Amino acid sequence: MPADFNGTWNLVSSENFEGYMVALGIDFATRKIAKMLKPQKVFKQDGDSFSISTTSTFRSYLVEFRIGEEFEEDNKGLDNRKCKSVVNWDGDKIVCVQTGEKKNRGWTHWIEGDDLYLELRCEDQVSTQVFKRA
Ligand code: VL7
Repeated sequence: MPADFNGTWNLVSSENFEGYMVALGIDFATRKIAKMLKPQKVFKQDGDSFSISTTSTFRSYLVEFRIGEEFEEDNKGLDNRKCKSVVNWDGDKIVCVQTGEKKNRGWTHWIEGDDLYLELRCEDQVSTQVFKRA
């Protein structure tokens, strides 16, 4: 049985989100707002089908995918760059590789104890966020 991410999760801590946003080329004013946010994630997982909705008072973002199936991602409302993305299991982690203009772009989610982790990667920057069940 793979990990079960289903549920609603609230951000409780964030490490180096600023560095990640700089690497993505997000402008100063947007970064100042973005780093104050406490986004909520709603995971819907059915077998290898996922939807992850990230909402906040400022911007929201929805991604839907099946494990192992490449999809076009538009990152609308984030950096607005298009990339080709694919998500795979690595043990109990889900690992997304986002191929496009930015090198080494992607993210990993996993559950540790009662917490949901998200590692965001872009170029040489890594940001780690922790979420707790709502
Ligand atoms: C999504 C933000 C910085 C713009 C606003 C910040 C709004 C709420 O990729 C992500 O999640 C994955 C894994 O769960 C699913 O798509 C992280 C936040 C990345 C990048 C761009 C700053 C403006 C945050 C949407």
